[in-house]
Amino acid sequence: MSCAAPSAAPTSELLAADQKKQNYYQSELETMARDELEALQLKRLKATVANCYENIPFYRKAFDGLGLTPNDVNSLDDLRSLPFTTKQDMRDAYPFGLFAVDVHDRVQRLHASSGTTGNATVCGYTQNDLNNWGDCFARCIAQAGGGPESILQISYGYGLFTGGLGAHEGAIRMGSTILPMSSGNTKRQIQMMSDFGVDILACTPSYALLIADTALEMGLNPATDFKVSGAILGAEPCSENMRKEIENKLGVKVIDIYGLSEVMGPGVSCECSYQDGLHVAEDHFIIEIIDPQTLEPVAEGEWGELVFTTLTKECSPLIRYRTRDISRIIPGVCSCGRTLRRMDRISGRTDDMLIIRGVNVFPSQIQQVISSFDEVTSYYQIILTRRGALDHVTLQVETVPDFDFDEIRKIEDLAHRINSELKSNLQVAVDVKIVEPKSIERSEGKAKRVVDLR
Ligand code: DLL
Repeated sequence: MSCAAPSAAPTSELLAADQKKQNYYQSELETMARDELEALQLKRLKATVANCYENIPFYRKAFDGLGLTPNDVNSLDDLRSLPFTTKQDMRDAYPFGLFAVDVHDRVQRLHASSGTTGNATVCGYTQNDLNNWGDCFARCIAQAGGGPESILQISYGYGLFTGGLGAHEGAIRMGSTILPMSSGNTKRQIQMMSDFGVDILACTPSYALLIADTALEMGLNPATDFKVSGAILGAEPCSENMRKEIENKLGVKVIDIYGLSEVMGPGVSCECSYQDGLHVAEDHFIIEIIDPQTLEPVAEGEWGELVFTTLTKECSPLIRYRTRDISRIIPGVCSCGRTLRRMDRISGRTDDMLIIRGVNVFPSQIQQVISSFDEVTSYYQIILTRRGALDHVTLQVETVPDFDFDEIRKIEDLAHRINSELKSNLQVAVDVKIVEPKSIERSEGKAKRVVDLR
């Protein structure tokens, strides 16, 4: 006979305990019923459109050109009739042309993207914008298993790049203890991570791997000897195998965080502990997936270009910003209880697509293939050169330290196997060059995976 007590209505303590288990930071917003969330989105969309129309001449002109006014936005579907915004539009508006607020007035901070060509894209943040950004990142800290009691090591670069200060803002909102390391000085990073009992690490995946490898070289074992348990890694693609490698070497759960400076910075979306897609902060952004050629929305669950409309930004609101990143919306609901929809991990960018003898390939697909080989590390570089009229692609991959590099036959065999795997998976032929451990440059920020010498 069962002697279990009859189940009582959940008390507020029980609810609080459940929230903690699920790692919510703003449970009401994160688990809001879809119809309520969509009503909130519509209200905020209308306010954003009015803000853009009234305060940003670029948008007024674009709306006038289409014969639209803010009064034409009466449902979320009406978003589809609104104009897109591109990176070029932002560059053309350099520096403050897309600000809805006077830069001398309520703007607290400026960030700019690190574009290699043309003007930088500049975004401004009011205090409310910074608070909202902090809240979005604080959700990610919770999703990584952190909280107010955590010590957060921020090893994203501080500065115009949004990684460092975005994470910083999140830790302030959460009330965590901040260790503002920025990137670089890796041995010191490791020393402090160990001495201070850091439990959450935030940096790029390539830097996390460098931290792990350096710690192992120093004779330390972060997986068993450090307190670090969660890592919030993003700003660049990371294959599943690279994620596993970082998780094993550091003894952490890695959650993927996405964002871009134009739209806000890190925290636009982030994985929860289920690691099955990134929950989009839909109370702050509307996500759309479009076909980059036709600009029409793709069918539910299909891959396409990510487009975001901001819903709460005061200084730099954006309508239908084309990110060039490729993802999809994962159908269905997540077991974590959040109702915020999930986007899949970024599979590539429409503009870093390589066309190798007519075949479209993304560097992330190449990364995926090589990461299935135990003999090579996660460090690789794709080098593009021109041979006559044709593009030539050399893929440099680095062997693991215990690979016998003196045996030519083994090297040739490995190159051949990687080559065939790339051919059968991606239908591309590239020159595979096996290089010695540590010969590919290490990165403390985003890794440079493609070197274009054409
Ligand atoms: O990378 C913001 C960020 C900082 C995100 C820290 C996450 C963590 P940008 O320098 O403007 O901003 O670069 C944005 O980086 O359009 C993607 O192509 C790429 N990216 C960002 N996060 C991811 C990710 C920051 N999780 C560009 N996976 C984006 C793959 C990512 N690519």
